[in-house]
Amino acid sequence: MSLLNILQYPDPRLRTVAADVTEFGPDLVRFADDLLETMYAAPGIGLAATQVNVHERIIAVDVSDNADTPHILVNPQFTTHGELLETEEGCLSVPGFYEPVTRAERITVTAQNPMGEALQLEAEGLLAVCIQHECDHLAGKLFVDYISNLKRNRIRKKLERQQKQRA
Ligand code: QAP
Ligand code: CO
Repeated sequence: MSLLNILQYPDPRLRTVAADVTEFGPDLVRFADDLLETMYAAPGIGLAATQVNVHERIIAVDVSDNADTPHILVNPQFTTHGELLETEEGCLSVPGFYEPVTRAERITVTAQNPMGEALQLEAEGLLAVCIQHECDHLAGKLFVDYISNLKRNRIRKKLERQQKQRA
């Protein structure tokens, strides 16, 4: 297993729209394990392939307290239900910043596992929010796209300054 490098906002590669996965099997199982390991090491509750510069539709999520309930979703699709829920969201690609985002409280997800088997998942609360956030990454979208231009520009400038200092 290996840790993958996580792209940071405003890296333009985070705007790439991911392609559907068509090749399943051991290589994809290995990549999914690396994605999950990278997420746990961060530590985070969700990570999309886009964030590690792999532009295929794969996400990892685990919102459990003990980090023992991983979900790997390949080619995820969801329908929304129920009420809206406002959650303070963060993102491993936008480190140090958290802002409230409103999303559906319940979703029904269909996806495949890394071996290509179909799966369905009913999710609510933080799990539902996290899956929606990660699916946004696969479409090149970030949670900062939902906040004011003023706040987003402040975050962008702070992260750009940090990244230049490190370089
Ligand atoms: C997405 O995000 C999410 O700023 C997953 O310094 C987050 O795992 C969906 C993290 C919250 C819903 C609610 C962020 C770690 C982790 C940071 C994450 C940081 C260190 C974010
Ligand atoms: Co994110």
